[in-house]
Amino acid sequence: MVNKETIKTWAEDGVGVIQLNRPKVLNALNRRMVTEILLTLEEWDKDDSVAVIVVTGNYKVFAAGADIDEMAGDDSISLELLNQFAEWDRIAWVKKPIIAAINGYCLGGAFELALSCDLIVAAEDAQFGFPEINLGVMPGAGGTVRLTKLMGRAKALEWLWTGEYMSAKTALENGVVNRTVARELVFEETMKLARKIAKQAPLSLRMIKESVNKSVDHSTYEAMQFERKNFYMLFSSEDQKEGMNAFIEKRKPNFKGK
Ligand code: DAK
Repeated sequence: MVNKETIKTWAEDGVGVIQLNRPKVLNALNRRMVTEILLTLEEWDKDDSVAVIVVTGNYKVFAAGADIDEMAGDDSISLELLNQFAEWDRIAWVKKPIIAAINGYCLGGAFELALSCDLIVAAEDAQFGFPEINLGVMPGAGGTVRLTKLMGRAKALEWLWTGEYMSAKTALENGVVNRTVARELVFEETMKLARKIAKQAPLSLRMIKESVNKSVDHSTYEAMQFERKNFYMLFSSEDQKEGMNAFIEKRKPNFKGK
């Protein structure tokens, strides 16, 4: 693991926390930060002591998008050779649940990062948006794709074309975020949700994530075949025996992720 210069990380109660930490530039995501986030996600994905991962900003913002100073000098070939989008793709391969806790601005690449997470808890005054159009570019790390899948074509186009900021209320109404809470409670409420999920059977969590993701891009038939195989697979686990025996014996299950 590289030294963490742009994020802070810690783990408690089975929840790993990644806090974006470039406050002087509103947590603008530079390349180093994206790499540090990805490497931490991948490290925790293999770490039995972490069941759920939370990505959060600081008290003021989640992040104001990719680092414009760093991007300004790029050209098509430098971007192609750098191939950093491949790193963003790997966020979607993380098997454990990832929850984004959003306050303040969540713009551009930061909105794409949040949309790459599985659940989003937002402050009532959080602001989401894709202001890339104001810079003469467009989202490139899934923004046009993921927003369209959530809101539908016409609504997504309006937000992407105008570059206006979307309120947390609108994001909630359109299924972009899971819940909104008072600003001062965002982290606490996210951790509550994360701790609750972290107590669930680990193998079930990952198989459910895989199956739900499959349903997004495949036909109902294909996704259901995949779901069924995952369902069958869980019957090879010790946790399935433990969960069902615990029910029969009227006690709490002790899941081990095996
Ligand atoms: N990049 C660099 N610095 C930023 C920044 C950013 N995105 N956002 C803010 N800052 C800096 C400001 O320059 C300022 O620095 P100083 O002047 O103090 O040195 C400091 O943070 C505080 O910002 P402001 O003074 O502007 O704060 P305000 O409260 O007045 O305004 C704001 C807040 C969020 C409205 C404003 O800062 C703003 O408009 N920021 C830019 C928002 C934006 O356009 N973001 C989208 C960037 S495009 C990629 C993957 C994804 C992407 C790209 C590539 N690859 C995989 C290769 C994504 C692209 C984007 O996100």
